[in-house]
Amino acid sequence: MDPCGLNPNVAESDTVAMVNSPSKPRSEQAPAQPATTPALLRAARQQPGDRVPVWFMRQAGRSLPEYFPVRGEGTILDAIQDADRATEITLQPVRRYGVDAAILFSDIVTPIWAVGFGIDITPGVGPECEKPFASADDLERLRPLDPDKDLSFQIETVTNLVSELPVPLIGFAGAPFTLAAYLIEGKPSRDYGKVKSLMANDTELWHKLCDRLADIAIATLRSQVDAGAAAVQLFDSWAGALHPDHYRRYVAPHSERIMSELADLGVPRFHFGVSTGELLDQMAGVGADVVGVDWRTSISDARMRTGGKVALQGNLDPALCLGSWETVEREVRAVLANNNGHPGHIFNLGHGVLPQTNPEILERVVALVHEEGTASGSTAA
Ligand code: 1CP
Repeated sequence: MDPCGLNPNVAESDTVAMVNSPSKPRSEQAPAQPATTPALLRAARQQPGDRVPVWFMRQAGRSLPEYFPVRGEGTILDAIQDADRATEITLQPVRRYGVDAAILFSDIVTPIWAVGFGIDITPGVGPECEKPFASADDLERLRPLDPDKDLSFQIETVTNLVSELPVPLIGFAGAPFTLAAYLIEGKPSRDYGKVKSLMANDTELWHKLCDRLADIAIATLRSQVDAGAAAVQLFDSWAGALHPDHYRRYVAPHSERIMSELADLGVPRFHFGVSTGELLDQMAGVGADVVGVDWRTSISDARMRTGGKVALQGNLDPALCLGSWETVEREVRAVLANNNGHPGHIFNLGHGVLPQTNPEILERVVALVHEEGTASGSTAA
């Protein structure tokens, strides 16, 4: 079964179908016993495999010419709500690049929008709230999420995808700090002044807000896995703005609860933030199986900082992908050499694909990682 006409071998496609079986909720299924575990899932468990898996954060969307005709005129939230369009957009990079994972086409603010908080995604800007979160009264605007009703379109997208994909599907949600940053600042921020101020000055309200956001993340991720997602990534993209003590006090307990309430699902839990070099040990400690590393920290340093407890994902600087292939090739090889054949490595960029990226460069990155990643001894124990 290889309905996309993609290459990964047939056994692997079958395996993913088994891993992703949508017939019953994941929480009611016995753990899958696939004949061949997909490269992504092996690496996530730090098991040796026949190649280094590779996918790209933000691999769908603006850097692909085929995205625009499918996305159409409306906003990104319109495209996300249309299961057929969201399915097609998720599949596009898998077809083009031959990556080892798909990531659901959605956004971290989709569930917040779905509970009616009053948030939108402005083209060219990002998430914006007309009335930002400012007081305890605003907690009422974050009612509990009922995924079957509120995110039925997303569940339909996941269900469509798992029957078509030859590789694992990664579901995702935003972590409380990063979501709270959009809700409190009301838009993308540089200094997080309002968020940090609320956190430090009204700590009780901060924790109440994070409790609600954690509940929403748990319900979102559980619904994606129940519909067949084979892994989940909790994005705490902006947590790197925090002092490690503040991360420990104000953020880690909430991310820890999310990870522990997903543990029974048996899927690998990925966790990622930008500029989190000083937080990597704590991010590994909240219960993640895989920690994403941006380009500012080498994979070998990240492995030391996390004590080998987790698999690592990263970390080519996405800006370098705007340059010549010769440079990109050198840098891809440098990341692989730095990992030195350790089985717990998932190749990715250090953050999302930049919109100006030439897709041909990413296509060559995937081919090179597959070729080199095998040669460099990823099968070594
Ligand atoms: O591969 C994919 O593109 C998957 C879909 C995806 C994902 C995983 C989108 C679609 N958004 C996200 C997650 C997301 N959204 C994150 C976490 C990942 C990361 O750090 O990059 C964050 C922080 C957001 C918030 C967001 N949504 C921003 C960033 C704004 C800021 O603060 O700088 C933006 C620009 C959006 C809009 C958006 N979401 C997705 C796309 C393709 C776009 C671009 C707008 C569009 O095409 O209309």
